[in-house]
Amino acid sequence: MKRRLGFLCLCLGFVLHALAQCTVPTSEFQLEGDYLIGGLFDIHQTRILKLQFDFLILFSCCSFSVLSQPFFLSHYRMFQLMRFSVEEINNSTNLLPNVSLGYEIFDHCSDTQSFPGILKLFLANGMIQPWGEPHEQHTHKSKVIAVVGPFSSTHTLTVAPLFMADLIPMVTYGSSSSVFSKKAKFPSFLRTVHPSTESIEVIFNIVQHFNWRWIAFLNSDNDYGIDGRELFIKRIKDTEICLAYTKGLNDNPDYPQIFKQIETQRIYIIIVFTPEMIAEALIESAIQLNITNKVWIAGESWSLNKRLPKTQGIKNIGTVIGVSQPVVTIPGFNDFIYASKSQNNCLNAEQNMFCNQVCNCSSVSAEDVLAADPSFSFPVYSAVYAIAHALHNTMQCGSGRCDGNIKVYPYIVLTELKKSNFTLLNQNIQFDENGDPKYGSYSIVFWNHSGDAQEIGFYELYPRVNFLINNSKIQWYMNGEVPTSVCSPECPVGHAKKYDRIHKCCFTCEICPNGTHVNSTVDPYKCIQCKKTEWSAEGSTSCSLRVVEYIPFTDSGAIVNMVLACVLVGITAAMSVLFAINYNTPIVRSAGGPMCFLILGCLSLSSISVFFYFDKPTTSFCILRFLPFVLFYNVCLACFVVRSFQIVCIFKIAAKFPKLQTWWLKYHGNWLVITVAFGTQALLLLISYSFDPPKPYNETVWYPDKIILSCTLNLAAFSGSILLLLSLCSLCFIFSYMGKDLPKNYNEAKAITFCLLLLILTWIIFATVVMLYRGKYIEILNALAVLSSLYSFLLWYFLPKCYIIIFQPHKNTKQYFQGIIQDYTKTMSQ
Ligand SMILES: *[C@@H]1O[C@H](CO)[C@@H](O)[C@H](O)[C@H]1NC(C)=O
Ligand SMILES: *[C@@H]1O[C@H](CO)[C@@H](O)[C@H](O)[C@H]1NC(C)=O
Ligand SMILES: *[C@@H]1O[C@H](CO)[C@@H](O)[C@H](O)[C@H]1NC(C)=O
Ligand SMILES: *[C@@H]1O[C@H](CO)[C@@H](O)[C@H](O)[C@H]1NC(C)=O
Ligand SMILES: *[C@@H]1O[C@H](CO)[C@@H](O)[C@H](O)[C@H]1NC(C)=O
Ligand SMILES: *[C@@H]1O[C@H](CO)[C@@H](O)[C@H](O)[C@H]1NC(C)=O
Ligand SMILES: *[C@@H]1O[C@H](CO)[C@@H](O)[C@H](O)[C@H]1NC(C)=O
Ligand SMILES: *[C@@H]1O[C@H](CO)[C@@H](O)[C@H](O)[C@H]1NC(C)=O
Ligand SMILES: *[C@@H]1O[C@H](CO)[C@@H](O)[C@H](O)[C@H]1NC(C)=O
Ligand SMILES: CC(=O)N[C@H]1CO[C@H](CO)[C@@H](O)[C@@H]1O
Repeated sequence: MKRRLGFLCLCLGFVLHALAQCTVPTSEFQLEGDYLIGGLFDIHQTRILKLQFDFLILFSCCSFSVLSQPFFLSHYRMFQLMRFSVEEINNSTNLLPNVSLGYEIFDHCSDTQSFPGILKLFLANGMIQPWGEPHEQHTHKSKVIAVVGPFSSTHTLTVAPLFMADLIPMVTYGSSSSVFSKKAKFPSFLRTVHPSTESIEVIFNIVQHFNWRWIAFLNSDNDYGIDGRELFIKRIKDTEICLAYTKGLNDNPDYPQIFKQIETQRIYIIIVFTPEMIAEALIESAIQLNITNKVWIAGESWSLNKRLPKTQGIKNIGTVIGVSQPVVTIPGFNDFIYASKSQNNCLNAEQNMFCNQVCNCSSVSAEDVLAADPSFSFPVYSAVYAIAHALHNTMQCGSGRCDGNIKVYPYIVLTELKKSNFTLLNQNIQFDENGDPKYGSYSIVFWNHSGDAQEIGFYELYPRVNFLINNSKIQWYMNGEVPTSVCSPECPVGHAKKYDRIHKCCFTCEICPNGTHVNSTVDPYKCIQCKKTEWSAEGSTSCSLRVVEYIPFTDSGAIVNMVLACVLVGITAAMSVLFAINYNTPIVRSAGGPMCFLILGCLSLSSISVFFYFDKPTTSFCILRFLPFVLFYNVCLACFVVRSFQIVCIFKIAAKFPKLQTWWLKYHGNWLVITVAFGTQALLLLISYSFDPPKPYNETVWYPDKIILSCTLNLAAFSGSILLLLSLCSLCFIFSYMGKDLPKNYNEAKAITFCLLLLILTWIIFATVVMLYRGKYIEILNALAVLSSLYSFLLWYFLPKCYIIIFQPHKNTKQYFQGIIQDYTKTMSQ
């Protein structure tokens, strides 16, 4: 009782068309039956007209001008398909035997003005009971068990809550907005058209197939278009594709402005995701504005448009590719249309009709209907059939009869609808948990030169995704070449991208400097440093291994050096023998006597170093490269210091400081100096080697494509040794220079000076070369410098003495020497 008090009695005013004359055919919008299916089709569309003044005029669907509102032939075709489907089911003996289906269809001409019709669907005994318990037996009397439609997502969003409240199944054939997949919000919603998620996926696949990157997306400024844009943006995230321009097209878009922006951004690919009417206006204005050389990607709502492909000038705008529903021929439909158009029954005056259940469609011929855009035919057909099958299952029909005692409630039909599993025209109709179709595919069409939408590929969704485009079927506006659309052209090989603007598609290219490479599969934005063992030229995509270089023992330069070292050892040995034989001759004594053997021995030992300049350096090689030479050459120098000092001493200092001479002789000053020099050098070397011993080292800086194996030499650690060598050298030089005016033939000092000059010259030349060249041959030069230092003493100091011993023995006598010295003292005392 309480609930009944809350009942609202809503009496709907019917607009009764009591036309006396038989001018209007019988309404195609109604059919009596045991059970009724509601239908909502946008055959006309009312628009809100904006007048000059600041007020609006609302046209209801019933206003007289309704007939002058845009009439959609394709929707009229869908409407006829529903009528056909119901009749076919009625005629069928298998499906719903002895049960007649009827329908109540409304021209859903306006989003806001269509409610009277919607409410009529809830009507039970001429009353609406808004608070009625939907499951209660007594309350629900309406014969409407389900609703087919409406078409557009916006309309569906508006009316769906009314049906959801009573769990009346709604099966739409055109609302593809992804929002309807949310079952929490739309529990009794199903659809026979794929959600926009899928058609956006197909568009995305087309864009990717042709490698387009720089895209414009024009959508209608409504639920369908905005949803499509959002899905597209979500889909191209983390891909190479950039959305360069997007615009929601409202009632009165500024086309010149839109196209100007597209033109200035040099976008060649335009996705148009709008209802048919907006797309028509857009394409027509594109033709009018002389827009050329574009690729237009049509959404399924207008890709099979019949009028646009035949419009004059359509060829100029470029190429149109579209995503469409596959064209399904529905057997018997043509006969039905011809039959129903030839009927001209008179309107029954008793019939209760709404004004939006009238269509002055007598002027529309059967041919017009059949030639209209066939999209959404199968969705309408399958929607009606799904409801019929659900009803069939609800009533437990079978073997030619149905159980008439079973009460049919919409929510039971809904349960059966969700379980749908039947075959219709070779398609297995099923719904997934969101009420979206679990069958079907898309076609990909191209508007060819004869003004037809030619199928060029397909996108199958079930049982698994299968995508194919036959490129050879497309005739591009640019003579067969696939147009490209990029913000910045791909970088040349070996260049890294550098972000330019906010889009990842826009970049400048920078060549990778030498020593780096770019691998565009890994990171096209970065020049990666090559490894130490690799090198690369400027603009490389990979690094190459460096060539490892060193002088092997078999190198001719190495052989020459080693032979020279051996010869040196041989010569020193020979000289030692010669000197030993002539040990007591004045020449040998003046050359230093026993010291000669020390010098010659040290020269031989120094030459050991030469052998370690070749082959791959190891730590021991590196140590032995320097150690023998520095240590023993140090002794040689010390000997020469002593020798030159003695010469000067004998002739000059002895005269002035006799005490010094006796002290020198008494304590064997010469050996003392040599020992101290040797000890100091040995100590210095020990310190520096323990601090930082020479190590093998790969020279990579000097030549980018080579690794030169050499040894490190820590000059700071070695500075002590070198300083000692240098100071010995200087001392030697000073003493020998002091003796340069000594007797002509007694030219020990001159020989030493000359040797020292040669030595200094050698190392200056070597240092200069090192400044300019670090190739592998530097080791040969280094060995040569060592040999040259050794040979200079051998050749310029010892060889003349050997010559005198062998070839001028008359000069090798005490008398001869004393003569020279007497001559000298005479000149000194003058
Ligand atoms: C239904 O049956 C009637 C007569 O039995 C026939 O005229 C009509 O064409 C059939 N309709 C369909 C859609 O099969
Ligand atoms: C068909 O239905 C009518 C009533 O609606 C009934 O009288 C008739 O017996 C039924 N026919 C069959 C074969 O069930
Ligand atoms: C388009 O081109 C036609 C001739 O090709 C010209 O008459 C018309 O003015 C052009 N329209 C625009 C908007 O440029
Ligand atoms: C139906 O349309 C035709 C022309 O399209 C028109 O002549 C006729 O008056 C219209 N009928 C009604 C009832 O509006
Ligand atoms: C649908 O029906 C077919 C047979 O008609 C059956 O093989 C299949 O398993 C059914 N599928 C589901 C999901 O029930
Ligand atoms: C255009 O497509 C239609 C339908 O596929 C086809 O019949 C026609 O031959 C095509 N025209 C051209 C020029 O390819
Ligand atoms: C693509 O179309 C051409 C004709 O336009 C046809 O010869 C070719 O076989 C087709 N290729 C495929 C894979 O279908
Ligand atoms: C590598 O680059 C450096 C610095 O830009 C340049 O000095 C050198 O000559 C280059 N080397 C080669 C092999 O191009
Ligand atoms: C880029 O890197 C990948 C993976 O590291 C590698 O397989 C490929 O060969 C590289 N490309 C070039 C050109 O080096
Ligand atoms: C078998 C059956 O019930 N057929 C009916 C289908 O609906 C038409 C009206 O459109 C009736 O005339 C048939 O009798």
